[in-house]
Amino acid sequence: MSTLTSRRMLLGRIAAAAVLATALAACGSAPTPAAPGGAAGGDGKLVMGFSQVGAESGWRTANTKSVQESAAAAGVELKFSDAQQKQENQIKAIRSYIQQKVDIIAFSPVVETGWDAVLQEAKRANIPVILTDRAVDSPDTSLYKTFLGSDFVVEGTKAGEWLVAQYQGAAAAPVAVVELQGTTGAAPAIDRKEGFAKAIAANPSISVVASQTGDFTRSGGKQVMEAFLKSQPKIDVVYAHNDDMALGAIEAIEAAGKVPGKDIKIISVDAVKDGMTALSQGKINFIVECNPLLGPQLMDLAKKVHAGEQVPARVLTEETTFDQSQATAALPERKY
Ligand code: GYE
Repeated sequence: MSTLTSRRMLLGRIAAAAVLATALAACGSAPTPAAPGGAAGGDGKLVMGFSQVGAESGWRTANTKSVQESAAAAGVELKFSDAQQKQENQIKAIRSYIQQKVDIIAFSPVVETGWDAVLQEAKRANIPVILTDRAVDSPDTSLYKTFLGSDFVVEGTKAGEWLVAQYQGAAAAPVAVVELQGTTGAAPAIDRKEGFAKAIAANPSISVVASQTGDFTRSGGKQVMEAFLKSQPKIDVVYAHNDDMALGAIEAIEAAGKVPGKDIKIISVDAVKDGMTALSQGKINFIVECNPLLGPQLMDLAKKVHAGEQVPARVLTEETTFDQSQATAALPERKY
């Protein structure tokens, strides 16, 4: 038997086993009628335990609203908790959802690593898990059913490509970039850094001269930018991993007597209303969109997973980019 044939047979067996496992899981997790003592889902509604990262940014606020509104619209009973950007709080919340025997757990992991133990507990309890917005870094992909969210490497790449295009054909004078990173260890911070670095490698005159975390918050962005303005002899560009940090950086730049968007160019990610307003005013130069309105897709996936249907392992969201005039045109319709 050729290697190819045996590999195909193996894959076929795996697929058959997966279908069977899904069917069995579906039997095991069908909504249970109200048990004496009030088990979750007693009224027949699908019960979702959702552990949110926190309320660190405009993006996060819009994401929370989307999840809550979509749950209500889809008839899903949502148990929601805010982890205030702390992994230990998310682990506690997930454990409590397991104890409450919810039908499904969804969460947006604040950092990528350190989830295996608690996700194994969920698996042993037969409670499916959906990752939303941020990924986990684990070799065991059986710990979750699907991952819904953006491709953060692509976002970083778009930011870097825009910058490269700005200096195309210009004299090879050095371009000094300072980077405001998201939360250390978070998927969007790791991936946005990586995508940007790869893209700017196309022009050796552009380099990141300083890079530090601002924790995805406005105050973090402001503080780090103040320090950069003191320590760096020349800053041409700020690359902020989200709008909130860019808005904090604008405050620091203005306080230092410089003009954001002119003396120092600013690129960020998210495209929330406040960021788009600053872009429209010329204080930010370019924003890569990251869509926070994941609620409807999340509820849809949750229902499918609960019904034992196959769902794709990765569900990507569609996103665009904005320059100043595009931001001005898009602002009146902007929902978040
Ligand atoms: O870009 C940032 C938020 O995980 C995509 O988290 C999300 C990021 C978003 O704090 O504003």
